[in-house]
Amino acid sequence: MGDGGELAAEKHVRYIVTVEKRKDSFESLVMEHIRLNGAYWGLTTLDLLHKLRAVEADEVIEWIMSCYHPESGGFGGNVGHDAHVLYTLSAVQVLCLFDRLDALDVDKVADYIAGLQNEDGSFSGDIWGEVDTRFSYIAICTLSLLHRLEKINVQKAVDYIVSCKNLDGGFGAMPGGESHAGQIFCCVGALAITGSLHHIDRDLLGWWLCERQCKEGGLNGRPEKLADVCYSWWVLSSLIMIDRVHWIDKDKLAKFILNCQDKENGGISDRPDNAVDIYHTYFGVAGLSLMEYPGVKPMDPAYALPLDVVNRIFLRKEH
Ligand code: GRG
Ligand code: ZN
Repeated sequence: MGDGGELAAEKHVRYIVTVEKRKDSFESLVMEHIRLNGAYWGLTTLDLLHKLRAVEADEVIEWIMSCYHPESGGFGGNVGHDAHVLYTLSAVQVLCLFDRLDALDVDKVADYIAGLQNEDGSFSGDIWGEVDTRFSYIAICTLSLLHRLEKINVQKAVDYIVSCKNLDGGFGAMPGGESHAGQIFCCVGALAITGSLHHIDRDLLGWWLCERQCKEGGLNGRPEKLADVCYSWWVLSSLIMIDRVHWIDKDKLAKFILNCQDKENGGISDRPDNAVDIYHTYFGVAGLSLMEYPGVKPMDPAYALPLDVVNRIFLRKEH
């Protein structure tokens, strides 16, 4: 494995700004249906690197709002695509980055999310009904950012998440589902936002999470799997929320991430020598942010937004 050196921040900014313009590229084609998530990954990375101004805010907001469905109150992944909570959170997060929540009919969007809560406290992702703890996190995170948590039954939402806790201390996608770092982030994040972290055995879960660090320094998502840059976010953010991040070897993890950079053309891949993509570029930079890497803004581990953005939302009086 080579030496990744320092973070090639300028190269990554250029990669993110130009990936949007390469509409005919293979990556753009396969990303087509998740454009709104891609916008969140790219724009958050730019903001973490102090370069949000590299894009035209009004153009971004106009495109985001063209993915909005006024009848339902949700957002689709692209213009003309069906509404889903996955894209609705991304839309709200991007509007937060630009301090433009005023572009929304906040109650309409909040009612869309609240309408997807089921009798047992769980959430469906859209009108088709798939249930997953990812959607519990998304609902709670979105409603909290909109100051509208009171529109759901928070106690039932928390009880449902707790019912997805396993004997190893982790969480799955549904009751009895295998523990996976991505689902753990969702459940811990939702419990953190609702002030319910007392439901977690911090030492037990912290142990499971820190065991995700592999020999080469990177983190995997569950036992016996390969290390992957995106778990730098899912695992580290969870460890920070339960106050056990010092159980990870940060230097080795930072080196693993830096080793996954394309230092020539920008971007970060899932593991060394693989092709870069915008998703792993975001998670690599976000992981470095959680490790207080110089020149990268600090990030909030629960809301997955830069800390200054989250502070602006919650320290402001009028809403
Ligand atoms: C705002 C950051 C943020 C997230 C929104 C969508 C969502 C909420 C969370 C997704 C959580 C999740 C389940 C992440 C895992 C994604 C992933 C890399 C899945 C791959 O799983 P496998 O089993 O691959 O295919 P492994 O790595 O286990 O081999
Ligand atoms: Zn990955």
